[in-house]
Amino acid sequence: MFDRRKLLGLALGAALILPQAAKAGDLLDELDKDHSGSLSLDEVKTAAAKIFDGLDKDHGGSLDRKELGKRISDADFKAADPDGSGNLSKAEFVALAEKLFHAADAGHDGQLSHDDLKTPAGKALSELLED
Ligand SMILES: [Ca+2]
Ligand SMILES: [Ca+2]
Ligand SMILES: [Ca+2]
Repeated sequence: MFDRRKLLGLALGAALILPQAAKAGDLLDELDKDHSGSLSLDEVKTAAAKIFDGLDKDHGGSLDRKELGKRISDADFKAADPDGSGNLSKAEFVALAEKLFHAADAGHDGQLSHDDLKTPAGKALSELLED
């Protein structure tokens, strides 16, 4: 026989977990390691370095256009590749994340809020750093 209380507990547990899972797509909640409610440049750069390592499957130290896929627009790719090598080095990739960070940081308080992430640059940054 089922223990009704246990079932109720499970249902409540699921109800508590689900909203969190639904929010997991938000870059801010994902990367806000110090739970300040906003993203610092450090948090964004750390995340960018991690994403780069994850994407760089052959550990060649660079990402080509294909490896980056839809994370990045053609215009941003070109701008992020000043040496025109057709690849982004880790430094170029992190620099792009930093550039988008500053472009998205309305009010220039050095922190990205939920609203900052809704700007075009904020959206581009979200796509770049998506898991
Ligand atoms: Ca934070
Ligand atoms: Ca390059
Ligand atoms: Ca801001």
